[in-house]
Amino acid sequence: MALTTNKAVLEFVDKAVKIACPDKVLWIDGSQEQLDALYAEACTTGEMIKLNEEKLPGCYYHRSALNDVARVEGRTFICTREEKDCGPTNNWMEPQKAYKMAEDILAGSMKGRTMYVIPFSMGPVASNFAKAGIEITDSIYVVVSMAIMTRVGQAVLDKLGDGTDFVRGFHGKCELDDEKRYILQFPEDNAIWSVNSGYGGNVLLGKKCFALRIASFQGKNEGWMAEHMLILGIEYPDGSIKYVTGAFPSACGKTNLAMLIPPKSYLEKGYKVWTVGDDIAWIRIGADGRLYAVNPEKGFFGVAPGTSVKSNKNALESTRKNSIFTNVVYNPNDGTVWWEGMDKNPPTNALNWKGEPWDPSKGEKGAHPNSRFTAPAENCPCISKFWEDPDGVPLSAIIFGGRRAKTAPLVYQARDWDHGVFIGSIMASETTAAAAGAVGVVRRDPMAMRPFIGYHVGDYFQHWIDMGKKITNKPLIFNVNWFRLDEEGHFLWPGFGDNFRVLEWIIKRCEGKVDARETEIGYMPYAEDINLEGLDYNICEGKKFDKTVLESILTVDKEAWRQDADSIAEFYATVGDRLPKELANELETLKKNVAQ
Ligand code: GTP
Ligand code: SPV
Ligand code: MN
Repeated sequence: MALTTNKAVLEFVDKAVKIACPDKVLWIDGSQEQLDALYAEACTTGEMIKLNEEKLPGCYYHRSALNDVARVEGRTFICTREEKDCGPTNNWMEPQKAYKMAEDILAGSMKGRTMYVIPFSMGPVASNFAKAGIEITDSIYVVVSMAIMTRVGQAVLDKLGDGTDFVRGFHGKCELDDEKRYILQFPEDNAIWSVNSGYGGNVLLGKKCFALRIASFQGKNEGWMAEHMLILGIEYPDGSIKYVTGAFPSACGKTNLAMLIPPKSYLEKGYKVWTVGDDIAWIRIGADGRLYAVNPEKGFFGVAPGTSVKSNKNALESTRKNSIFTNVVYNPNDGTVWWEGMDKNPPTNALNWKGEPWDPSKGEKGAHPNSRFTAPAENCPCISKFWEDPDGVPLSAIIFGGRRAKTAPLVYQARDWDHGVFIGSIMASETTAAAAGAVGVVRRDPMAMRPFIGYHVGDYFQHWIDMGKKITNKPLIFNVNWFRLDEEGHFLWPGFGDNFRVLEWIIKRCEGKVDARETEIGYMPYAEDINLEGLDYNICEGKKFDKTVLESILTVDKEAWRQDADSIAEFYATVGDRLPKELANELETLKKNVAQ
C-alpha cells in the first residue's frame, strides 16, 4: 500500500510501474521488521549471505556481477537541455533521447518481480537543509544499502507532505548488461535514471548521483555547495574543536583522514579527532558569515582493502555490526570476511570475490580492489556528537589533496580564497579502482569533483569564486599530498595517523600561531614546524623517515611546476570562455613565479 497521498510521488511511481511492469510494489517504511524480512528474502535467493551472528551481528555478504564492480564514468551522462551547459568534463545526452532510451531498456524489466519504493532524505530529516528523494529499484541490496546510507521511510514522506521538491530516482538492474549500462542525471528535472548496474555509486542514487551531481547544480542556483569532501573535528586538550573539510579523489584517503587516530604523543596530551562525514559535504554560509558543513549521508560506503586495525581502526570497528560487505573474500567455514591489508592471516579454504575457491599462497588477490563495506555512521567509535546537527559544523579550513607521486609537496597554503580556488581547480591525481578504466593515470580532478559536477565545470569554478565574495569569515585553503614516492616507488611520508602532524600545522595557521615561508606556489611550513615528536614507527615502507626526508617533500621543484603549468593551461583551454578570469590570472601568476 502506498505510504503517501502526495500526487507527485504517486504519479512518479505509477509511471515507473507502467514502464517496468512489476508484479508487486513494496513501499519501504523504514521499520527494522521490514528490513529484516528483506534481508531474509535476499538470503533465500542467494543475493546476500548472512554472516556469523556472534562475530559480525547483523552483517551480510554480497557479490556484484563480475562486470559491475565500480562507477562507470564513461557511461554517466548529464542530460541538460542544452549541450553547452554540461561542459567539457561531462558526457552529454539530450534529455528526451535519454529518457526514451532508458525507458526502452526498462520496459517490462520487472515482470515477475517486486518494485521497491524508497522514500529517503539526504541530511537529518528534521534539518532545514535536508532534501528528499524517492528511489525506485528492483534490488533488495539497494534497499538495505540505502537504509544504511540514508534516512529512509515514512518520516521522509510525512515531512514532504504534498510537496513536489524531491528527486525522482529510477533504478533497474535489467540484465546487468555493461553495454547498456547508463547512469543518467537530469539536473533540470531533479531526476536520475540508472539501468543495468547493481553496484555502489551507480545505484545508491542518494549518494553520487543526487548528493553530488544533482545537489551541486541545486547549490549553484540556491547559493550553497555540494562537495566530495570528508568533514572532521580536531579536539584540543582544552576541549575546543576546530572543523575542516577535505576533498580527495575517490580512493585517495577521505575515509582514512576522517577517522584518523592521532599519534600516541598527541593522544597522551588529550588531542582527539571526531568524524562528521567521510565522503560528501553540503556547505552553506551561516548567519555569522562562516561556512557550515553538513554530512548528508548516514553511513560509510568505504574501500575495504587496506582497512586494518593499524591503518584505520575506527573504520574497521564501524563494520563489526549491521554492515554489508561487497566483493571481499568470504570464508564459508566461519561466516566471516577478509580483504588484502586487513591482517597477515588470510583464511584458508575461502572464496574470492568472484565466488571461486581461493588460495592466498598463489599471489592472486582475494578481494576486488574496489570491494567495499557499507556501515552505519553511528557505529563509528569517533563519530562526532554534532554529526547530525541540523545546521552543520563551522569550518576553519578546506583541504584539497590528490594522489601524486611527484610535484605536489606535503602541504602548502593558498595566499587567499581565489588562489585557493585555483589550487582546487588544478588538482591532479592518479586514477584508482573506484571507477572502471585504467588505474594510475594522472588526470586533472578539480576539487575531486571531476566525475560529480552536475553542470559546466567553468560555471562550477565561478560558483566557488562567487561564494568567496559572500563569505565574510572565510576558512583558509590548503593542499596536501600524502602520496609522494621516492625513485623506487616507496611512499616518502608515513601518512595515516601521522597526517595529524600536518593537520596541526594547518590549524595553527588558521589561528595565526605559526609562521610560514612564502614560496612560488603559496605558503609552506618550515620543516621544524611540522612536529615529528614521538614518530613511533620512525620507518616508512622499510625506510627511515627523518627531517631530511621531510625537507625533501617541502620543496618546490620549479621544473616540475613549469611542466604542470603547461598542463594546467591545456586543461583550462578545454574549459573555454566560462573559465573565471580570476583563475586565468592565478595561472599567469604561477607561470611567472616558476619561470626560472
Ligand atoms: P572513496 O570512498 O572512493 O571516495 O575513497 P576515500 O577517499 O574515502 O579513500 P580511503 O580513505 O578509503 O583510502 C583509499 C586508499 O588510500 C586505501 O587503500 C588507503 O589505505 C590509502 N590511504 C589512505 N590514506 C593514506 C595515507 O595517508 N597514506 C597512504 N600511503 N595511503 C593512504
Ligand atoms: C567514490 O567512488 O568516490 C565512492 C564510491 O565514494 S561510489 O559510491 O561508488 O561512488
Ligand atoms: Mn567518494
